This record gives sequence, C-alpha cells and structure tokens, in this order.
Amino acid sequence: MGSSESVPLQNPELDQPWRTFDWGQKKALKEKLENFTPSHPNVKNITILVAGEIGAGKSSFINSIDSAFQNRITSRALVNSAATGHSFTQKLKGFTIRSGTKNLPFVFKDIMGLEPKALAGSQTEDIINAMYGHVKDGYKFKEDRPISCEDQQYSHDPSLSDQSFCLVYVLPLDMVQYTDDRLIDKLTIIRQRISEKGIPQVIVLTKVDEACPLVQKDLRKVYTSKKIKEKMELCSAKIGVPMTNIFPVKNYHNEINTDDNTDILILKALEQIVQTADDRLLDNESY
Ligand SMILES: Nc1nc2c(ncn2[C@@H]2O[C@H](COP(=O)(O)OP(=O)(O)OP(=O)(O)O)[C@@H](O)[C@H]2O)c(=O)[nH]1
Ligand SMILES: [Mg+2]
Repeated sequence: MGSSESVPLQNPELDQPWRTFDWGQKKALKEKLENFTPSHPNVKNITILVAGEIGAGKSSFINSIDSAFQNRITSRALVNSAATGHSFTQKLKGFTIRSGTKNLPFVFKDIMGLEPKALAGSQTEDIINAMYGHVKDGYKFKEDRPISCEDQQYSHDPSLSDQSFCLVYVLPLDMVQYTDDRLIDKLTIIRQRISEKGIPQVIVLTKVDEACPLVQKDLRKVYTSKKIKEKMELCSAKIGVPMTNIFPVKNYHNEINTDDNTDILILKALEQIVQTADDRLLDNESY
C-alpha cells in the first residue's frame, strides 16, 4: 500500500541524443568563425542585438562568447550578481568579439532587459530602433519613454554595419513555462515588426545547468536530457521559433577557467547566429 507500491521513476535521460552534436568540433568551429568575413561587400561587421528579460543572462552570453575566443574568463559586459528586479544593463553597448588580439567581424549589442510592465525596462520601440541601428552606443534607456528621433543619440542614417540582421532572444531555460504573457506579447510585437524586414531570430536558452541535474554534472548530456528537450519544444511552441533556431547554453558565471564543452555549445550557437544574419544580408529584400 501507499509508498511501498511506489511507481518506478522514469529515466530522465534518453538512450540516444535527439540532436546530432559533435563534441569534438571546437577547433574547427573556432577556426571557421575566426576566418569568417561578411558576404556583403559593404558590411564590415555583423551586428547582433541581444534582447531578453531582466537577468536572463544576456551580458553573460556576450562574455561567454568572448571567453571562448580568449581561452580565459572575460567579463567585459557587466553582469548582475544581485537579483534586484531591475535591469543591471542600462545603456546600449556594443562589444566587438576578439580572438587573441584580432578583432572578429561580430559586434554584440548588450541592451537593458525587457520587463513585463507596459512602461518598464527597455521598450519594444527601443529594441526595434536598436535593431535598425538608430540607437547610438551609450544611450541610456528611459523608463518612461522610448528613444525619439529628436534625441541626440538617435542615429538618423545608420550604416548596414550598424543594423542588426539577427535578433538573439535570451531566456533562462527553466523559465520558459513561467514567462509572463505580457513579455511574450512584447516579444511578438518585436518579432512581427522585424519580420516585416525579414530579420530572423535565434533563441538562446541559458542556465541549462540550473535546469537539469544531469546536465549540471555533465554538460554533454544536454541533448539526452528529457527535461531540456521538453523545455526547448515548449519554447518553440510558445514563442513560435523553429527548433533549429533554438540553442541551449551554459554561460560562464562562476568559473575561473574555460572548458571545452561550455565553449562548444556557445560557439555552435554563435555559428548559427552569424550565418543566419549573413544569409539575411545577402537576401535581395530591401534593408
Ligand atoms: N547558473 C548559471 N547562471 C547564469 C548563467 N547565465 C547567467 N547566469 C547568472 O545570472 C545572473 C544574471 O546574468 P546577466 O548576464 O547579468 O543577465 P542580463 O540578462 O544581462 O541581466 P540585465 O542586464 O539585468 O537585464 C548572473 O548572476 C549570472 O551569473 C548560466 O548559464 N548558468
Ligand atoms: Mg545585462
């Protein structure tokens, strides 16, 4: 009776990974990205805007990309280590990714976090303007109003290199099912607006280590963990982005050394982000 007839626990792990993933590709991936040049002749850098809710791991993701290329933990984008309820990143700031001393042609724009409340955090209009390159670096987002074309830091005539051709939306994997509908609505508005110009989106699901004990012990279990697969499918259904454009990552957050498995997941996400943006740049549609 009762507890003595306990139901056998389901195995949290699949027998086979559901996504083919080569854990030995770090060197090749790194070299490919280090040798990348934008396909469009007038574009010097691929600019990528990183958006997402407060504390999602946007700044940490940018740092993790930088760390993967530097082979050491870097922290150029300041990270919020206290849960204050307000976005730690307040200003728009672009980070050029470097490998050793060489600047790679990728600029990641770190932005204030989205908040569910109508007039809080970075606004949908701010994000759309930042995507189109109208917001100059250093602009401090205002709580009460989005940037306007009268602002000094509004750029009227952005170059192609200033515009983002891929939106990276960062979401903690474990928060997928709890994401406030108001945030989803804001994201839907942003996606609709940028989709008018054919700009694609990639979703980066962070904090996989916190979401699944299997993965916390061994990051290579990320594609055999049933929990991670379920969350990724839920994310795809909830936000409407295909699974091929959703990448689970663990950001560097408390480590003192980089690690190959962490790097590979980060670099794989970066490869897809950069290729997606580059494909869009080559499209014939108007910018
Ligand atoms: N365990 C774990 N913690 C993470 C991961 N990514 C980020 N963090 C932690 O989450 C917290 C918030 O990270 P940030 O990178 O500052 O998040 P953000 O999205 O830039 O936040 P705002 O700028 O405030 O909007 C920090 O304490 C990070 O150390 C991850 O993959 N795993
Ligand atoms: Mg931040």
